[in-house]
Amino acid sequence: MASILAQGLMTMLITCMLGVCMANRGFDHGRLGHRHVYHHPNKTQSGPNKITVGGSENWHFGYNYTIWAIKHGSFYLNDILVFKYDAPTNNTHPHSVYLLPNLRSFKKCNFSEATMLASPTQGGDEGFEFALKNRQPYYFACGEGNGYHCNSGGMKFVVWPTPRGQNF
Ligand SMILES: *[C@@H]1O[C@H](CO)[C@@H](O)[C@H](O)[C@H]1NC(C)=O
Ligand SMILES: *[C@@H]1O[C@H](CO)[C@@H](O)[C@H](O)[C@H]1NC(C)=O
Ligand SMILES: *[C@@H]1O[C@H](CO)[C@@H](O)[C@H](O)[C@H]1NC(C)=O
Ligand SMILES: *[C@@H]1O[C@H](CO)[C@@H](O)[C@H](O)[C@H]1NC(C)=O
Ligand SMILES: [Cu+2]
Repeated sequence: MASILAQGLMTMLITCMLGVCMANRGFDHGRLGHRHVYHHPNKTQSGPNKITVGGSENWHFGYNYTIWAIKHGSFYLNDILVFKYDAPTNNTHPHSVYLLPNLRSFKKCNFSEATMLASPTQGGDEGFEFALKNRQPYYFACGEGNGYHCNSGGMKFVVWPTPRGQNF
């Protein structure tokens, strides 16, 4: 119990350092016994959720995905994020999905050690799927425009999945 609480506090501390008190309201408030208030009504507790990043907005420039992640609430281990975006045409800008290695690179949108998860053509149709397999913070960002989409387009967010079952 004590260690779980400590971990919750750590999560809050580290994520709040970003000015991004994100994604774990279910966890934090669950400890206080208000869990039912914070759970997304359609989220199942029994199996992994498939979550479209941005909901009906999909993955595009000019939408704040940090706010989306906060609103979405808790993410669980083995949840699957789905990134949907159109392949670039002459009239639309490309997007992509990168994983940044740490908080520092995330804050600065520094892609020098980033890993490309999905290219500009991989977001079509059913979208690009990424499973949150590990208990770690995942720093996602669009890598297009030399950091512009990440810095100014709102196309970055952090999720830190918790084990299913710890929230209640
Ligand atoms: C949640 O489920 C209800 C009924 O099962 C459905 O009408 C509603 O659209 C769903 N909401 C979301 C956000 O998926
Ligand atoms: C995009 O532009 C190129 C050359 O300017 C042209 O050949 C191509 O047909 C255009 N594609 C679309 C989808 O408009
Ligand atoms: C980006 O990160 C690399 C190391 O990962 C560092 O060498 C470089 O100076 C950073 N660039 C900026 C603009 O901070
Ligand atoms: C997105 O929202 C967060 C939290 O309010 C804010 O700190 C950040 O500056 C916003 N990003 C953009 C690109 O407006
Ligand atoms: Cu983009």
